[in-house]
Amino acid sequence: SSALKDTLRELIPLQRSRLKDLKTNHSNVKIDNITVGSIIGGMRGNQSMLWDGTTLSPNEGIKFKGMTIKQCQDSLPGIDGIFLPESMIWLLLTGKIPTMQETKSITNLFNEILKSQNNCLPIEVDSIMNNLPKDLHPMTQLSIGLECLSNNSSFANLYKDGKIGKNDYWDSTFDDSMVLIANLPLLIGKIYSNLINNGKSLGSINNSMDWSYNICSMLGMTSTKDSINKNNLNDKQLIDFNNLMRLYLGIHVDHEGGNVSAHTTHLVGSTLADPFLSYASGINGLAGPLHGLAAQEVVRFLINLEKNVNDVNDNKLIESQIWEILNSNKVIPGYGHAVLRKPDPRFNVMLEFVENRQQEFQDDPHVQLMQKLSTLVPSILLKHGKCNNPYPNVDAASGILFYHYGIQELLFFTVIFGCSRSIGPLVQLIWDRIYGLPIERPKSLDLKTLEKLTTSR
Ligand code: NMX
Ligand code: MLT
Repeated sequence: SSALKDTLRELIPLQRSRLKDLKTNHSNVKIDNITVGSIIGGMRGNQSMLWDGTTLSPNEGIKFKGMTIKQCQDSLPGIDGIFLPESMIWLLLTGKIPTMQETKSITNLFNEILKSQNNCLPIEVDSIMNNLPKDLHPMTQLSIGLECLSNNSSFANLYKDGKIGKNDYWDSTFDDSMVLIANLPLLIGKIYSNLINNGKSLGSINNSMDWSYNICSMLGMTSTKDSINKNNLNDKQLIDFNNLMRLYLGIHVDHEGGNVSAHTTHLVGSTLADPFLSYASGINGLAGPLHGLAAQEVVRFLINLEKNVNDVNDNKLIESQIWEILNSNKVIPGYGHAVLRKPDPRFNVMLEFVENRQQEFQDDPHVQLMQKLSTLVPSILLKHGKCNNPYPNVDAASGILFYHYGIQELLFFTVIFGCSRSIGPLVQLIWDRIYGLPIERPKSLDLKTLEKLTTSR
């Protein structure tokens, strides 16, 4: 058992009884009207999922258990003023702000899991990852790696052997989820070394360090002897990169339940697929260019733009390049959102990271273009008149910051996103099983029926 699991266990009776009350006494209360527009429009706006960790407001953006990013920065334990993703796990799972000691207990839990594996991926997973084509899409590699990890799923094994009943499903789902998150530094390191180092390791796990540090270490990007790559960065830059990673991993964890990666994990999980298979499905959704892959598209866009624009202050030329994209019926990556109607606060936090390090970024034309675009694109998109939200989203800045520090394999950015996003959907999966939610199965209608329903009303 762990401090986190013990705390969670105490919360279960009350939460279960709250759900039972809703189910028994309020099941017929109407919450929303489903329109034809939402059925043929990607279910936009339908209020139809239970999701406890985060909520999303169109104007204020993400809240983690009711707390803004700023409030999280002010109250969650961290390093150098940046909260640790481990503290976010505690917050999302229990609704309580952890102490530093509680936060460290999660770091320790991950390190205990890694130690029990000799700081290596399970042998069959390692062997499969070693034999993948080295240029296989990194998100495909991540998905395969996660699926292979399911070989050791406690939940799947206990279920298969008939050793658990419904009330206990959450317990091994918790264990599997922690194993999955703990293994991500190893998996991400393997994928990156496949991409740039012919599969040879770029760093090692340090069992006394936090999860984000170990992710950086496995990318070869720490100032210590744990890493060998370092991209010719000095110690300050490497420490900054570690902090960027902590920040990035902390704020990408969740975005309420309806985004594709979260919703997919929840949907597949509702079949009682194990957490590895469930989250691998979410990862496949994150790999789409309208979702997490947009981070890569943004960097590609910035690199091309920089080639055509000599002067970052040449607004006219930049604007004409943006119009060219729009006129060829393509989207401007990193802009727009299905729910948000203001700049994404996660984007603002990334921007602040840059603004607090003027010296570091002042000579980087890509970062400057990224900043410039955030002032030019919204009014152009408004003039274009199509999209409901012209502002920068979460992907508008992050990739180019990784690029700045030498992580320049564009396809890889979404893998880092996939590390962070594991947290919100897996926390919810544990709660789904605490609540005993049923298999998800909405009703579909054919076009003819939709037409009939519209004429009869
Ligand atoms: N550039 C150009 N056109 C856009 C953009 C954009 N950035 N965003 C939306 N539109 C268009 C959209 O394609 C649609 O056109 P049509 O009517 O021809 O189908 C129209 O505006 C209305 O779309 P919205 O209702 O504003 O957006 P929707 O909710 O359908 O989609 C996104 C949301 C995020 C998929 C969309 O804004 C987009 O494609 N953005 C660019 C890709 C991107 O940055 N995705 C990352 C999202 C964050 N993440 O990590 O998941
Ligand atoms: C996310 O973080 O998942 C994106 O902002 C997309 C979304 O919320 O739909």
